[in-house]
Amino acid sequence: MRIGITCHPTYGGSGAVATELGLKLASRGHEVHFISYAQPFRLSGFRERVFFHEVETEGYPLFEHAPYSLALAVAIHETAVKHDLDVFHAHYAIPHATSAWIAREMLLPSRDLPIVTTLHGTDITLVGIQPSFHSITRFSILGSQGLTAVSEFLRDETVEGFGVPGERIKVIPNFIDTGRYRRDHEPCHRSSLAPSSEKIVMHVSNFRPVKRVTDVVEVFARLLSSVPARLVMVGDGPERPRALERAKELGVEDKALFLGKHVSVDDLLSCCDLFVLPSEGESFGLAALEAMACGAPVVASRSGGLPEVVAEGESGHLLPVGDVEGMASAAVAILSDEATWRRMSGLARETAVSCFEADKVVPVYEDLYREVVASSSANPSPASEAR
Ligand code: GMT
Repeated sequence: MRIGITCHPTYGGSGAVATELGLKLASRGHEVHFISYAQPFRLSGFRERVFFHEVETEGYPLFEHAPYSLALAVAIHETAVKHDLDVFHAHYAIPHATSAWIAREMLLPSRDLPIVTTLHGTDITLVGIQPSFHSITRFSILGSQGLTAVSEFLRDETVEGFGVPGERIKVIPNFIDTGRYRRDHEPCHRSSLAPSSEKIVMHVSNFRPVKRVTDVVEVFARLLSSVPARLVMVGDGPERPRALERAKELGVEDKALFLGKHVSVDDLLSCCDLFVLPSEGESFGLAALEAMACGAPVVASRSGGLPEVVAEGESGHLLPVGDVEGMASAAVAILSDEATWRRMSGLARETAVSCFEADKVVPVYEDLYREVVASSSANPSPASEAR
């Protein structure tokens, strides 16, 4: 198939999933066209059958903000015509599902371009739900021929918040290449991150308020009194200064490394002993899955879709949002007993392999593409009939 994909190119789970999916699809023989205003952060180097189309937005003194959504619609339309796309996959509803809907309307009735939209999380739970976006988000996702959500939790939120019929949404979880994300990764940076006597506690995110990164520091400061450890914070975003400040206030800044943004985190996670994700809400928690594939138990908040990823008492522990004391005790329980750590590390890896391996999940997307392509050629769209 010839597949178009759009996603936010900046650091974030939806862009990571969209890119990894596109690369896997290309390696399975499909032709993949990424369309965005910048190259997605995980898309680098030459790959056979993978193309990137940069969206050009012309500025004009009248515009305070150039209308990107329209320029994206034009780029999707152009790419669909030029490369004869069979299907288009919009990752993160806003504004991608809307731009894809416009592009499809521009193509009809001479040709159809079925759209699959994947809901990732904040497009529904934080942004799409706002009054200024709610109706267009609902309209655009209902206008997609295929609709997926990354967890049962997110499907329920979409049904409840947007009145989308549950049977229209297929749950397809985030996935992981367990060949790349593994514990015995080479090179391993353990010795440059911490002395061998210290456990490595890690957090990876875009440091947005929803991640509660200061809670990571709170948890770390508390566990430090029982376990010699080093905190490795990977990523950057608006909450980084506050997290740094808190580390200073708690007197743990010498034990905390803030590494900033990293394109690939597999080599860092491969030496992580414990992953901490205390988010306010998390539709799935891709970073937790990446850590689990690397054999790192997870201490996280019992929020959103995280219980669908981390099994309580098996691959980690889930505590109420903000319960930094509970999270610290859970972390100490895991890190201070070698047998417990080994058991949980093994179960974390096993869950990643048995439930979320890319080779099991990517074919589910392929089936959905085939389904929407088949039904779009079988049933001409009502819009095209109306013309
Ligand atoms: O806010 C973020 O964490 C980034 C966001 C995104 O869309 O880039 O991540 C969301 O999508 C990921 C991939 O599907 C999920 O694993 C994350 O849980 C989800 N984030 C939230 O729901 C906060």
